[in-house]
Formats: sequence, structure tokens, C-alpha cells
Amino acid sequence: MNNNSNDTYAGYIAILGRTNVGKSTLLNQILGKKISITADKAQTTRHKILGVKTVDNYQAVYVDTPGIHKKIDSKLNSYMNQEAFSAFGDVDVIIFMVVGTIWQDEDEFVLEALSKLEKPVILAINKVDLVPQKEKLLGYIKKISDKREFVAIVPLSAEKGTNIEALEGEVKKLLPKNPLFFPVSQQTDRDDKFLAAEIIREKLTRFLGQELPYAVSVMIDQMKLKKDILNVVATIYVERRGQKIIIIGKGGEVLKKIGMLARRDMEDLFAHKVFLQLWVKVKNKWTNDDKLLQQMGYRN
Ligand SMILES: Nc1nc2c(ncn2[C@@H]2O[C@H](COP(=O)(O)OP(=O)(O)OP(=O)(O)O)[C@@H](O)[C@H]2O)c(=O)[nH]1
Ligand SMILES: [Mg+2]
Repeated sequence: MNNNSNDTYAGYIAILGRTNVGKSTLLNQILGKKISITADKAQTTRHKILGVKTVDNYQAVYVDTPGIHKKIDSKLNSYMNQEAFSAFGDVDVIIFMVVGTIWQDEDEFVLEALSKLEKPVILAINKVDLVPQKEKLLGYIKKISDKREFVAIVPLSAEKGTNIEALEGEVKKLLPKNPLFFPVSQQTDRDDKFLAAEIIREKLTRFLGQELPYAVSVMIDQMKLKKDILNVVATIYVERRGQKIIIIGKGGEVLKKIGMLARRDMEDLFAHKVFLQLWVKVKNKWTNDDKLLQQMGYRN
């Protein structure tokens, strides 16, 4: 085969799996930059987000997706599943992510959804730092690989950064010959407003009890650079008054803490000093209201 050094290779890779397996952590680790929010809670990622990594004449465009779930109990929920499923068709490679050595019903559900697809699937077994007994891991790998064929199986730790190059190496082999899709310097398809809103939602998700994060959405009302300070005004939407009270906290303490943590992350990401103003508003039943969902950026 004639391998011209001017040839470029570029392709899309979807990272799929149930919630909480570490898909967004993996994307950030690959990029060496935090563009996708993470939390030890269910259903953290809500929108597809692209992470672009270009090395020499190879461009890998990773698609982080919301965790696929079986039970649909709101329009937001259904939007999230559609976001994930819509990534199936458009990509060249799929990374199916699971956690070693825990196999759940929802892993099976994702695997079944993949069964109709004739695309190369890489099995990524994450959180191996939590599995000291390697024989257990081998047994687990054997059990999953009996279920379908994978082009590669890579045990890794997205958080610790273990074996990430091995995964990227497998992806590289599968990139088709294509012109580069994005400028070499571009790392994501999302704009600064989206990233800022997500940072705030991450702090809310990490900070608040199990149910509340789901009822929260964030919109950036203003983002302006003035005298080298990035001024950000954002509104946090919740569904009920009681939730607003929890987010604000006694004497405004919770909101203050969330604002401080979010500001620090924004300063890291945007490389500017940030002045952040946060508001909290109640919007009844927004997770089930088509019009409100659209206004908040949840579009199918
Ligand atoms: N111990 C350990 N924890 C990890 C690893 N990778 C991710 N985590 C943690 O697992 C939790 C979930 O990670 P996320 O990246 O948010 O998971 P996700 O699959 O994107 O979840 P959804 O967006 O809800 O679908 C976070 O608390 C991460 O810090 C890992 O390799 N080892
Ligand atoms: Mg995620």
C-alpha cells in the first residue's frame, strides 16, 4: 500500500456505557483538559460533547455521551438517551465502557443495543485500580468477551491515567483516511458559555444530595471580558421552592461555596480571572416541559 506522509486520518469515536462508569473522566484524561463534567452520581452528563485530539496527521474526535439507562421517567431522561443513541450511527468506532468487575443490567442493555451495529467496538474496562485481584479481572473479561466480538479489550483506569495510551493506540489503528475535521488547535465543539454552565452544574451535582442534581439546570445570562476580568452571570433553575432553599443554604453559604469552586475551575479553563454571579430561580416541572427544555438547550 502506498503510504503517503501527507495523508491524514480522522474519525469519530463514541464513548458509550451506562451511567457512572467513567466516560467523561476518560475524555478529560485523553485530552489532558477538563471539558466534560464528572461526578459520583447517576446521570451527570446530559449532552453529547466532542473532544478532539490531533497528533501529527491523526485526528480522533471522541464523543462523550450521557449514560444510557433503561428506565425513562421524564422528558429530560428521554432526551439524554436519545443523545447517546444518536451517537451510534455517526461514528467510526465505539468504545463500550464498563467497570471491572461489576456487570449490571444496564451494561447488558447497552450491549444489546450495540448488537445490531456493524462497527468496530472496543471494550474498555475502567476502574481497574479498584480491582487488585487480577484473576478476577481475567474471569470478568472472559465473561464479557463471550457475549460478542470486540476489536480490542483494554483494562484501564481513566482517573489514574493507566493504560490510556493503549486505548488511544487501538483507536488510532481504526481511524479512516479523511481530511482533518477540525483545526489542529480546537479541542471541543462546545462554546465557553456551555462549558461555564456545565462547570456550575458539576459543583451542584457533587455538592447536593442524590435527588437534587437531577432537578437542576444552569443557564449563562452573560459572559463578558472587561478589563481582563471575565464577568459571568448565571441562573440556576430548580423545580421547587424547597430546592432553591437547599441550594442557597443557611446564610447563602452553600451557594457561596458552589460559586467559589466553579469560579476556580473557570479560571483554570479560560485562563482569566473570573467574577461570577449566581442566581437561583424556580421553574416548575422543567424536566417534563418540552418548551422549557428547548429553551434550556435540550434539543433533539
Ligand atoms: N476509582 C476510580 N474511579 C473512577 C475512575 N474513572 C472515573 N471514576 C469516578 O467515577 C465517577 C463517575 O465518573 P464519570 O466520568 O462522571 O462517569 P460517566 O460515565 O461520565 O457518568 P454519566 O455522565 O452519568 O453517564 C466519578 O466519581 C469519577 O471520579 C477510575 O479509573 N477509577
Ligand atoms: Mg459523563
